[in-house]
Amino acid sequence: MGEGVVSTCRFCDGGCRVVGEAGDDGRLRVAPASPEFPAICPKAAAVDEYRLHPDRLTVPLRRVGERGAGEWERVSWDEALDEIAAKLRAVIDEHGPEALAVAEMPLNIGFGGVTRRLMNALGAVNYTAPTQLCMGNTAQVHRAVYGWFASPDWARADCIVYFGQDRDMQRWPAEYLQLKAALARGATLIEVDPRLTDTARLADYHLRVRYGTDAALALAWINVIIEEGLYDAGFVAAWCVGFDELRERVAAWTPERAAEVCGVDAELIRQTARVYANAACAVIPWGVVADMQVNSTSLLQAQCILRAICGYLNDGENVSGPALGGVVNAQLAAFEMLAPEQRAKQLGQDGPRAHPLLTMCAAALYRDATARAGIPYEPDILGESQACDPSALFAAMRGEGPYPVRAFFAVGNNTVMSYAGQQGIVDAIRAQDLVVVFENWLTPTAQLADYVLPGDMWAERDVLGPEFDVAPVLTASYALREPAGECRGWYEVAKGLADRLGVGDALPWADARELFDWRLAPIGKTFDDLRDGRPVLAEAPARGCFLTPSGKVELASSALATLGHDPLPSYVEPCDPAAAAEPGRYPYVAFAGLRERASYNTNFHQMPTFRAQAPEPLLLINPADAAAEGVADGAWCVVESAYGRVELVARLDDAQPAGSVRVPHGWWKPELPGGLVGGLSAACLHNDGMLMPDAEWNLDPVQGVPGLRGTVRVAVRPR
Ligand SMILES: Nc1nc2c(c(=O)[nH]1)N[C@H]1C(S)=C(S)[C@@H](COP(=O)(O)OP(=O)(O)OC[C@H]3O[C@@H](n4cnc5c(=O)[nH]c(N)nc54)[C@H](O)[C@@H]3O)O[C@H]1N2
Ligand SMILES: Nc1nc2c(c(=O)[nH]1)N[C@H]1C(S)=C(S)[C@@H](COP(=O)(O)OP(=O)(O)OC[C@H]3O[C@@H](n4cnc5c(=O)[nH]c(N)nc54)[C@H](O)[C@@H]3O)O[C@H]1N2
Ligand code: SF4
Ligand SMILES: [Mo]
Repeated sequence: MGEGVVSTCRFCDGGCRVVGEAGDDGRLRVAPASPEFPAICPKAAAVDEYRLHPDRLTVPLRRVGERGAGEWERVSWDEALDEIAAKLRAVIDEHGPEALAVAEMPLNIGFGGVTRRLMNALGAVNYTAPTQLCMGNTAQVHRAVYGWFASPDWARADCIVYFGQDRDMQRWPAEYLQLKAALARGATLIEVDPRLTDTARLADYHLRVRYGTDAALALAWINVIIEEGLYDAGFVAAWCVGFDELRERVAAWTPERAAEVCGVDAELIRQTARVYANAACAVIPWGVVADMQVNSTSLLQAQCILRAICGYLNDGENVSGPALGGVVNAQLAAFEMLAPEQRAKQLGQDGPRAHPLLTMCAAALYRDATARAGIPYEPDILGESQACDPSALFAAMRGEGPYPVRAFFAVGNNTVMSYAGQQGIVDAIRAQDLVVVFENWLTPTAQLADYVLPGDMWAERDVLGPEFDVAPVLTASYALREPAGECRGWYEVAKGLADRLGVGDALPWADARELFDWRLAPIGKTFDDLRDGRPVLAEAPARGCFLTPSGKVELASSALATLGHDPLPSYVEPCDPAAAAEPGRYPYVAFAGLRERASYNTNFHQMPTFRAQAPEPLLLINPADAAAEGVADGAWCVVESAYGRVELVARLDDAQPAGSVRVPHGWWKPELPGGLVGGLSAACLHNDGMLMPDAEWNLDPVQGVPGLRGTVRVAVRPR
């Protein structure tokens, strides 16, 4: 089975298209399916090391003893689903459907929309996706400014601006190859990164800004472009609103002021602004660093403004729009099933932890514009624009109000490790009446579950992708092997629950294939018609149709103003209040990230081949700082913020600016004892979320994304 069949690798979110091949001894191998998707990354080559790993979950488990005690018994699927449905029904009957919370990564399960459809049928609104910290929040700012997401046209780009992206053949090779091709054509690379990364070494201009100050730089670029008349006056006059207010706002952001804030040369700021504005086709590709700052909204808004005023919109950076034709994920989700009074209950729309931009109240602001464009459903770009606010959710789960949340599902999501304020998430999960985790491994989050359900992995499932509605295109991926053991696909599980909860009508399709055929019926295709591997383009609204409330590019955003926020970008100095109160105690600004070649977010640490390459979690520290702290290369050290501590191995690194350190994201040790006594297999000893709180001062006020890149300060000492 699977030889010559096209699938999509999901060992990372690169989503390379691959084709199954017969390996030795019947083992599965995959090869690249098309030149744009290189799939030559070692992770894809290890498909069977993952699939057949002895520690992989292959049977449903039920907790015995206390939650988090680490003791399990095997149960049948029917028993597990019967018991879960009965317990969930009891929670909903007592507290209402808003007492159910789901954290889900659609890419990790191969479905968008299915979980939302089940939740919408139940009236449940508290859904969170990690895309809220990764591209989804970019999408919502794009939506506020353009009405939809802008994607760079790499084939034409002659100037690339990267805010902290570091790419290579093991970290998003597809984009890395696009970058290399652009540079080979003579494109200019402007890299904004405090570190001297490998990507920065390829750059024509490297702006080593202070961590967390990117928004100030972007405001100064806009200042130069307006002051020097480098903008596209025709495009601005025809398509933009808010230019005069913008001009006024950025007047104070001279290169000299930004130079002081960012710690880079004013002339370099001027020069790079000119290079960007004078290019034929400049692009600012999405990068996660802009998504995890306290100034995230402003930075993303400033990036959007740069594209628009320089005339690159739909001329290098293309705004498509929600797809029409074929049933896309948001359409499948059927948000229209939700009663207004249930929508109003979604957490994070109002009250003390309100961060409305990713919630339903913001999504509602585009309803008229999408209706005008003839879109017959409520769009959702990356499964996040109808989401609840994570910090508000975890607080409600801990019993801090405004109402009880008592049942929690993690679906292809390692929730404990994938947000800020890790200890608070552990407490939130422990306080639940029911915890269900759908996983490949007994992760730190699964270790806190009542039921752990074994999921299939990408090579074992059919997928009608993409799992998000960013671009109007449909692709099919086909299973290369049967699921291991008793592993199941998410649709089967969701349907099993829907049937038992009395909402089976919402998921009437017998299996995933039937669902996919139903989704493709409007374009006259079946799932099997897509076997040639070629994507099918869906219709999209005409270019130049901006789905904002005004129908124009909103340089000053009416959506932000309606939500009670500043319609224009600004800059606020990131500040860790406890560190500021004790000057000198926490000398280093910390950023989480610089993705690891040998793992993917929190996954892959159990894979022997990859673990051998990266056996321990590394702190990157400038050699002068290490000397000052008495920390030797390769020695264990304690890294402490005012909010928590982790232990990491020091790696002395000249590329890391003095006064800053890098802490890794996603480290746990699957080989160590689990459960609460084991600190969740050392997740509580190593992960970045232990250091970085989800306190209000560390959240972007509009979107609630945490400042994981350059707000929190730490002290470092030998262990
Ligand atoms: N503290 C902190 N939080 C962060 C970040 C950070 O840097 N620091 N980064 C953010 C970013 S950029 C992202 S993209 C998100 C990522 O968030 P996630 O995508 O949720 O994180 P992963 O660790 O990739 O995957 C979560 C879980 O999915 C499981 N999984 C993988 N494949 C499958 C599958 O096929 N089936 C099933 N059932 N499960 C599967 C893995 O075992 C893993 O435990 O996290 C965000 N959160
Ligand atoms: N092998 C592998 N590949 C991956 C992943 C993985 O885990 N493993 N994860 C994938 C995912 S989900 C994502 S989102 C991407 C993320 O990948 P990238 O977009 O490359 O982001 P990071 O790795 O978090 O950070 C890279 C750089 O950001 C800089 N940086 C940190 N803070 C700031 C700041 O405030 N301003 C600026 N300008 N720069 C800053 C750091 O110095 C670092 O050099 O990688 C993807 N690719
Ligand atoms: S980069 Fe590697 S792990 Fe990521 S999707 Fe492509 S082949 Fe898979
Ligand atoms: Mo990400």
